[in-house]
Amino acid sequence: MAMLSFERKYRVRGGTLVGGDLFDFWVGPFYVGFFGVTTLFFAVLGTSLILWGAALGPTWNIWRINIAPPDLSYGLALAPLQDGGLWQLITICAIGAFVSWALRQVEISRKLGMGLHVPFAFGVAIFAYITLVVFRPLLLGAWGHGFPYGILSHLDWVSNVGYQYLHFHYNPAHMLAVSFFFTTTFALALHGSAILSAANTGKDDEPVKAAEHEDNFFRDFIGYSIGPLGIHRLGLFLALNAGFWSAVCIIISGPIWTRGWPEWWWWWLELPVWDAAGGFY
Ligand code: 07D
Ligand code: 07D
Repeated sequence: MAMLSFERKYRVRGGTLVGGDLFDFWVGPFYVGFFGVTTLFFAVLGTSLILWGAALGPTWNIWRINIAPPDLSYGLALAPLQDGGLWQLITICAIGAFVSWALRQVEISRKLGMGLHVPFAFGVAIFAYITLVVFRPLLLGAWGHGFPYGILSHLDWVSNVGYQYLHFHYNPAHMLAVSFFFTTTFALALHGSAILSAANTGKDDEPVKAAEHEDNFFRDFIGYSIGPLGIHRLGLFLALNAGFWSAVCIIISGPIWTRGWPEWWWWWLELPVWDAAGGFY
């Protein structure tokens, strides 16, 4: 079915979570919905607050603009606008916009009679963000533990927090997250190249190959093909785990483990297999 006639078929009432028919319409190709309106509200307000923060100075250099969270001494209290309060409001707007965006994905999926895989996947990214700016600061007792909003300043935060734990690469959940990120790109590279090699055979008159060829390639190559549906399941599994273990690696840094991450591995050195003398110390 051509895209335009399909659009007509699915552009029907219903599937909304709130607001009934009120915002159940499209603007050009975009579905609006109640959550489209709330996304726009939070995104415009949040961006305006970032611009306001930038206007307070000291720079308009895009790389150096920085809106910092409140000082640790404010704890979990509200801070004056110029002293971290803007960061707090921007965080509320960011969460409002991201969650609205996910709920708009839910409404669109419901209209189309599809599963909720897309909003679920985006939900994991939102979970990682909220872990950084809400859950971990709450557990540590101060909003000042959130990361600052600025292109370079947020990199400084990552580096500083990493070195607070001496060597962040020794964080076991960070290891898992990094390995999942690497495996995700590995899987997408294999999948993307397999599909393109079947579609673009390199010869003009050659018909486009399809799933059986892709499956056969991998059976010949490594004795097994995960199949056309399976590769997407695997891809989603790998990507979601990358985000999930990222959230885990940062929430345990501070609230659960306060020392350098290399020290966490001492249990390994103390295994009785090689530590017969008993004890690392
Ligand atoms: C390609 C989808 C498109 C999204 C893009 C991002 C903005 C921000 C804000 C001017 C893959 C659009 C950016 C709207 C403008 C202002 C105030 C997704 C794609 C193109 N980071 N980070 C970047 C964010 C964190 C880290 C780039 C956001 C954590 C490192 C961009 C968040 C930690 C590096 C950016 C966030 C961290 C970056 C490219 C939120 C751990 C880089 C992003 C909301 C997760 C890289 C200069 C990209 C870079 C980079 C945005 C959080 C680490 C500016 C919105 C605190 C180590 N981050 N980041 O392509 O070049 O994502 O930085 O959580 O090296 Mg970051
Ligand atoms: C949080 C982004 C959420 C985004 C959302 C959407 C918009 C709209 C609009 C484009 C989670 C935003 C959308 C704004 C845009 C338009 C129109 C994603 C988020 C909701 N590390 N490390 C990670 C590696 C080191 C440290 C994660 C590698 C050092 C700290 C990942 C290396 C030290 C933290 C990762 C490396 C260190 C991390 C990030 C290598 C520093 C975290 C991915 C090769 C000295 C962070 C939850 C992520 C984390 C994190 C990878 C090195 C410190 C696994 C590959 C040794 C402090 N690192 N790292 O989380 O877990 O994405 O955050 O050296 O906090 Mg690390």
